[in-house]
Amino acid sequence: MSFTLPELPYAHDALAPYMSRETLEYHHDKHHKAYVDNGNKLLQGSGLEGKSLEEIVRGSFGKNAGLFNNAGQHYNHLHFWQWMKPNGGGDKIPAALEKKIVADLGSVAKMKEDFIQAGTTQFGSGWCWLAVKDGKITVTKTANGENPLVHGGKPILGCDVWEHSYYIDYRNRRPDYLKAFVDHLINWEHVEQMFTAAMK
Ligand code: MN3
Repeated sequence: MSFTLPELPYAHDALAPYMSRETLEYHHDKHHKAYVDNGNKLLQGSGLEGKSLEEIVRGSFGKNAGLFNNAGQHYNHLHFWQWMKPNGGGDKIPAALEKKIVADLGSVAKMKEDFIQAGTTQFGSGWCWLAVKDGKITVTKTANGENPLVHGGKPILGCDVWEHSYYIDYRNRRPDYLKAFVDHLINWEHVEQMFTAAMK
């Protein structure tokens, strides 16, 4: 396979004021594009050509740092655009997913609090996650381009806490960005799709 930059599933200004057109122009059109372009160059001769993206992410982890960083970030951003939508967030969580969140994490409010805390305490660049691991939903965080796929889990929701994701709109206020993501941007239907697939 080769990596391809997807179109955003909404207009660049559709997530304003919580994520601006300018942020999405840089983040999607430039940052994600760079991961795609660099990943395609590094895939050549890696021995992983022809594998799926998930297999490339797992197969390069700990072995081919350059390819892993770009393939991991390509995977993370492919889903990040879909994990958001205009008028998202809040408590409108599909029933089966909500039930599992309550069973594994205590309550929806606790899940949100733990997710924001994970993103806030990730030192430097990285991501915070909801992932399915051993049949349970967990809250985790990872550095740089890593994701739960390389730690035995399956990501169902992730938030990018690299500065390029929030500095234009929030400057240094990462917790405010995370709260806006949770309250106004999450596309719970996409989370539910990944949850259902992860539980199979
Ligand atoms: Mn990013």
